[in-house]
Amino acid sequence: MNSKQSDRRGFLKKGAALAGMAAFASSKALASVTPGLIKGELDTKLGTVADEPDINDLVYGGRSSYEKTIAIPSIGTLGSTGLRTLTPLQDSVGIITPAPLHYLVQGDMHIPNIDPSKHTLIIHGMVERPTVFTMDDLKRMPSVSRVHFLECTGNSGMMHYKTLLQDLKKGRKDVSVIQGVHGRTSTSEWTGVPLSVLFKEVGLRDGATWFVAEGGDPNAELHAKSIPVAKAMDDIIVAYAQNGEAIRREQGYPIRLFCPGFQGVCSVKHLHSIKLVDKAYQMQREISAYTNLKPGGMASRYESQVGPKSLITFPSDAHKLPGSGVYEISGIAWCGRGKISRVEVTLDGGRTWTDATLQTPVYSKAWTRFRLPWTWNGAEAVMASRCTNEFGEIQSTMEGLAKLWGDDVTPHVPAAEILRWWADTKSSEFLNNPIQFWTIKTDGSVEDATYAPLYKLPA
Ligand SMILES: Nc1nc2c(c(=O)[nH]1)N[C@H]1C(S)=C(S)[C@@H](COP(=O)(O)O)O[C@H]1N2
Ligand SMILES: [Mo]
Repeated sequence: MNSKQSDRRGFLKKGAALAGMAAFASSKALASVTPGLIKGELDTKLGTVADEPDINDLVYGGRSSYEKTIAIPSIGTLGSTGLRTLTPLQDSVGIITPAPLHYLVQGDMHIPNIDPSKHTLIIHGMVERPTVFTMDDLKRMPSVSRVHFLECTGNSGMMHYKTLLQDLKKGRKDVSVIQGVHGRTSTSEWTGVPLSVLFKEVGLRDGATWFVAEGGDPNAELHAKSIPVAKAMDDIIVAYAQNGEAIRREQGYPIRLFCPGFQGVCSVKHLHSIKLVDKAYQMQREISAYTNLKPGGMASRYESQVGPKSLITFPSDAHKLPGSGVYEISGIAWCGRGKISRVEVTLDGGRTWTDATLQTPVYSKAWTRFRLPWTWNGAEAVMASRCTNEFGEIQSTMEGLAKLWGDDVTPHVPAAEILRWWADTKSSEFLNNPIQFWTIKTDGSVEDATYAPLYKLPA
């Protein structure tokens, strides 16, 4: 059967009931401006001040030439296949990451340039009406816009600290712990169609409890991911926009799956196919990678949700304080489950904690900005933040995490051994949300005090 035709009819019939949508479907792209023409008209006004932007710079604006922050490429040797860039958390303000500074994790060396007029999403498998949706179809359906973080599973792992040390040894100057170890997270406003709406459209058959999402990039099978249907019914979005414009090519243009609060690998970019199935399909991304191997050879899998996590972004090890006096400590807190309800800051290495102010509104599964005024007396200080979510779950220290992971495997593995394992193993460890301590030195420089004590590069 030609599912595309028959199902399109079903879709349009239902679609007609959704008031007002047809009007949007027929609207054409805005006529593009002819820069030369307008420039001619504006010539007398533009160009009277040195460094004037050209009209071509204005029709899709750029930042001031004085602003230099970038999402640095990660070039380390561990996990070196694919393309990676890291969000400059040390320069972040508020909660939104500008799209050009969003981190990038692309599992191979290709970022497809997909023509949206040719791109389709097929939903098939255990469904009543297998359906092919065009981009136009998707944009006619009810959409939502939500602010959510995305975070790579391996973010903040010891493996990235090892990479950073190797990069420094090779003479690299632009890397820091705040960006190099923690920079695989960003927050955007994502707009798209709830996957639950699409599932209602195609009708799930009894027993369809998982789905396998696949991208339209060259090595799509590499990025396929099994995800529970229950998560789709809760909050997954088929997103076509990011921060008020079309999703960036590197973020998955023209559509990506967006799984709020779940490890980044679940949010399949260039989404092309969703197959409803009755079990997890044990794809490459959930068997040979993105699992947590433990000492003794046991691995845990499908631990998708990001735990409560926070970081002081200013001051951090990319900064040097010019001298004692008044500062505002600022950072981000997020959690894969619900909202952040509290962030505390210590200035004495964890002995005492003070509540920071949370920027409102606080969104669920999104970065939450916290701030605390601070007068530095010039003495060495060890500061850190720790957050609590609305369910009372508290961010832990590295040692606490190790204990948790150790208790997760049978037989029990002591925390000290897990810490040694993290430092020694060549395998990756995932879902790290340790409290990050920074030491403010008397000269104003800032040093990491969480990873450094656990690992030294072999000479
Ligand atoms: N098609 C496709 N989807 C993908 C990936 C990929 O390489 N290809 N990488 C995954 C991983 S591991 C992460 S962390 C996020 C990264 O999304 P971003 O590059 O938009 O930050 O996308 C996920 N989805
Ligand atoms: Mo990732």
